[in-house]
Amino acid sequence: MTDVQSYSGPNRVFSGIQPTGNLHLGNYLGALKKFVDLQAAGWTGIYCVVDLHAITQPHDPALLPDQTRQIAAAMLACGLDPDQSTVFVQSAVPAHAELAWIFNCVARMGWLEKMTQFKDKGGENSERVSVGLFDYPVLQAADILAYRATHVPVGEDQQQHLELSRNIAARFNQQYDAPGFFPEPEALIEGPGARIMSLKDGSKKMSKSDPSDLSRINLVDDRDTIARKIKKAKTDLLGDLPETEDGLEGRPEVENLVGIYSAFSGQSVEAVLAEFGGAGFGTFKPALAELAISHLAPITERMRAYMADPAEIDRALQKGAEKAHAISAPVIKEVRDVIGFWKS
Ligand code: AQP
Repeated sequence: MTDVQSYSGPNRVFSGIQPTGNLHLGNYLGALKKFVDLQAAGWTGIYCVVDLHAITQPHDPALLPDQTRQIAAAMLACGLDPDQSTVFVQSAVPAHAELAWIFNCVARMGWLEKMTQFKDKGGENSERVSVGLFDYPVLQAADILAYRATHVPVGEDQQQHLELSRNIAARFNQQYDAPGFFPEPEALIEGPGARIMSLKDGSKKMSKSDPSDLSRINLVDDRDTIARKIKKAKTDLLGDLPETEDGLEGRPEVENLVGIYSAFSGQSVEAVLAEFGGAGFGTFKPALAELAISHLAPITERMRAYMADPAEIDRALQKGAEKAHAISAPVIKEVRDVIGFWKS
């Protein structure tokens, strides 16, 4: 058996966000808010702006640096503390690309062909999209396992990719006869923000790439814009808010708005309906807008302050990259030994 230490380290969280446009409420409730809650609970967290992922689709090189800083600004503005957590840019740490190549030789084509996000994003054009887009979940596995992260806070849309990371970890351990070398990372998905839907279509997730800006609340939206988008959010013709969760059945847009209220207030959906059941949207929507603004406006303000001081963001990212490299480089060294790569 290969002489490696079985993983017995502490629980460690990794997650990433792509610099591909405006962050929205789904990214906040599904990911950023969880990062900050985990930090407050004392978890060791490694949070990355995943620019290698961003180039899997067409991008503008002139915009990428600022888009990268914007995600970092959001992470810091939401409350990630660069002394407590590691906040950095993926391409600044070589372990991600190196381990991704190695995992390309561990993952199986059949596993990747099952990925629904590739099918959605590649669509009918899948012959013409980049190999990188197909390979995206392998890079994601490398992101996580370069730090031997054990837990990954993400929205529900990432569940299938996380399962693939687990399969890659297990397969690597088995292929190289190195039991426990990589942990099989677990997704942290549960919670009311796990799947925030479009404000215009309750069957589609809120997304950066939706052509309608009214479909999402962006973290850079001002108060009036947030209030206007919630006022214009689609509901249905089935009347007032129901008094129990059963009454949300078949009402996806209403369920989404109630879910957003629940995620912000920390109340259960039952409790929200106990308060607003029987009320009309003329009452509920302004209450939701006020609640959303009270949470998001201070974050937006702090984000703007960071964006006005890019040198401050760059300092945090530089420090984060050094910390990330210090954790991942020894893991890569062990991986090279396990594989049998030449060393001087
Ligand atoms: N609607 C959502 N509800 C809950 N969580 C969500 N996330 C994204 N959308 C929702 C979570 O946000 C994190 C970062 O996502 P990302 O930027 O890496 O990529 P994404 O999932 O591709 O984001 P978008 O908005 O959906 O971008 P496009 O439109 O380009 O596809 C992840 O944890 C994700 O789960």
